[in-house]
Amino acid sequence: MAFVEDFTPIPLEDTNLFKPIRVGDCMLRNRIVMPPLTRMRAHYPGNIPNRFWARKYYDQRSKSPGTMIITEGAFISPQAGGYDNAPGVWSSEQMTEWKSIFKKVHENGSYIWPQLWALGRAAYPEVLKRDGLRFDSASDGIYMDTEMESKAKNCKNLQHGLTKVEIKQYIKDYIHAAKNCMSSGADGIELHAANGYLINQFIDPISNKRKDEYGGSIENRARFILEIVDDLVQEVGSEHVGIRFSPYGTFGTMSGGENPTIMAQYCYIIGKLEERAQKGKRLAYIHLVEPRVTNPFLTEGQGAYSEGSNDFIYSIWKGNIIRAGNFALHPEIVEELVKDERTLIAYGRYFISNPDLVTRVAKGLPLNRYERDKFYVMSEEGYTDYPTYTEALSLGWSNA
Ligand code: FMN
Repeated sequence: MAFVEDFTPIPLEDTNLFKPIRVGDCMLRNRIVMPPLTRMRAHYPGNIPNRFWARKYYDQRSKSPGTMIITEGAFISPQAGGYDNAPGVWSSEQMTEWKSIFKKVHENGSYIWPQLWALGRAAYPEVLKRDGLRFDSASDGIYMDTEMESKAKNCKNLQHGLTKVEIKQYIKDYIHAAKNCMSSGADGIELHAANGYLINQFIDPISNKRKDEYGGSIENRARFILEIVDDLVQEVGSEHVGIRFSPYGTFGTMSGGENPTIMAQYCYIIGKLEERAQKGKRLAYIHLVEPRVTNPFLTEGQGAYSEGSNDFIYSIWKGNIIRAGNFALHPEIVEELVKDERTLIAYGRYFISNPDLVTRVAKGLPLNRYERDKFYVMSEEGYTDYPTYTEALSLGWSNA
């Protein structure tokens, strides 16, 4: 391990990034957010958060009091899953582990919001088949790619467009999951509507070819997400719900900025969220993956989409906005973005490798490099063993 080379940090402690802000019921002391980061260390069977390491991992990253942590994506039900080592939030066994994680983060004076996740066509069809589950999406047979198509065909679990009854069941599962999180001590929940997963598959015409009221037009493609939001708000309160979008994302074979109707689609959805907000049901925040990162599996800078920006959302949505996408190495951009009163910045990959990221951003300290090959492996290595800055210096790392 080593520090990132060719990076000139800027201390940001005197900028708005370190000005307190309210998000839902949480009084944050800084505007740095740890975004959802799947790490594939949960136990199989049962999708249980890792009993040995997960609490330590979140503890390390929440040490700076008043920091907002969004958890890795957590499945709302077995049917929403399809990865054996990602955690869930539907069972009491899972919630026992989550409770102890939430408690630890709160002991540090920080806040934690689980991200509610349903994979849809990004799941492994053979894993679902093994467990007697469907391979769901918005539409029949519109596969993410040819590899998924052949996997689905080989295991005879063809991609299935949800029936209306099944859509209602998913909504119930979101509610059940959100209530589980809230009653276990979470500060709120984030709906994962980004990065090509199930909700995004309904939003995007590339994957939604439905002919009923859930497809075929901008209004119809927005229906699933708005129904989920309305029921969630009813059950847990708008201040406890945030939502994540990736308007320019191409990950999961989504359209991205090349399709001009996508921007109109997001204007419509966000307009509907603002309409609800003005009637007293303002969500805690909207979380945006920036066009700076259209696919987080590429290296920083690669795959950036330069023909558009998320700035239009500020003209529609008047609440808090979290922005994510290659900001850790660009403090000069962060300095500009946080000049308003409602922008928070999420740092993904460098929160993996820098447990004390908040302090480093404040002081303008060097950053630990991350090890991509350890993002998703069942090991404590690459998970809880990244040193703080002080530890790195005592290990002899040089920041020359
Ligand atoms: N985004 C999600 O919405 N949910 C996830 O569970 C999730 N898992 C991720 C896991 C890894 C290992 C990485 C690298 C990214 C993941 N993302 C996920 C995307 C990040 O939250 C973030 O948007 C992206 O990495 C861009 O921010 P960055 O440039 O600061 O890393």
